[in-house]
Amino acid sequence: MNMKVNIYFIGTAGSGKTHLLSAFSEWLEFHQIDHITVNLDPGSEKLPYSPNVDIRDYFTLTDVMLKYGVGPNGAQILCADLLGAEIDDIKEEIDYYDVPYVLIDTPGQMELFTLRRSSEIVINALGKNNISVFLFDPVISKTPNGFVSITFLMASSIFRLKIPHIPVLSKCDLLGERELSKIESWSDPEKLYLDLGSGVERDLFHVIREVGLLQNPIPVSAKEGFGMEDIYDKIQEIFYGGEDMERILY
Ligand SMILES: Nc1nc2c(ncn2[C@@H]2O[C@H](COP(=O)(O)OP(=O)(O)OP(=O)(O)O)[C@@H](O)[C@H]2O)c(=O)[nH]1
Ligand SMILES: [Mg+2]
Repeated sequence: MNMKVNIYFIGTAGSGKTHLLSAFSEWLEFHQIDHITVNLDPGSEKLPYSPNVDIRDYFTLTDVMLKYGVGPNGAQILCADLLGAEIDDIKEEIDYYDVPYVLIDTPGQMELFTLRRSSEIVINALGKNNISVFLFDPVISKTPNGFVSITFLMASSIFRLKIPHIPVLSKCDLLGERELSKIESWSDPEKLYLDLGSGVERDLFHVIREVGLLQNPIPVSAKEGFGMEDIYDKIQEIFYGGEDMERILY
């Protein structure tokens, strides 16, 4: 059996998780790299890829709303917990495929996955080689304040899931050249510091810099298909670069 790497696509609602997974899957397909796709979002309707394993075969958001008489938000929370309960069967389905990469689409609102205990259950159940591709929404990330806020969200995801995170700047085709180079310039902490307002923003900046969380997200576009090779290379570097996995979190 191959070593299996589980790749979780995580990010705020609408940040582009599903389309990025789909574009990455197409890139792997093109390069004849074996993989499967897994949809863990019971609320998803039309997907741009055909998942090999699909949570919606077990339950959907609508089923749960009708069965328990709850609204969409209550149902999302129930779904997150139900996911933990179904994980053994889902794992059995995934294990049927002997592939090196498992691409996993996570529910729309990231807190449903990252902040609930079921995510720990899922991650522990599915294997020991796990990584997150963490999406920075371009609209939020183009202001220094938004960029730092998303970095904090990523920190919370790292803190909860304790797996390596690869930050990516999604939907880059929507950014102008100047906007993109501005965001890229923030890989130099001094530049980000100068662009931030005063007071609490700068205090928080010191926190993320000290912890080493300030990184340049990889620019990607699912629509135009760029950045896929960079994601793949980063995964290779993390899993096969001889680093001590216990120590790499971001
Ligand atoms: N221009 C552009 N639009 C994109 C790209 N990726 C996704 N989108 C659009 O952004 C919207 C959200 O994309 P999704 O892939 O569904 O995002 P998501 O994070 O899975 O969304 P939820 O699961 O609903 O939270 C859709 O309308 C996509 O067509 C991209 O690379 N470029
Ligand atoms: Mg989605």
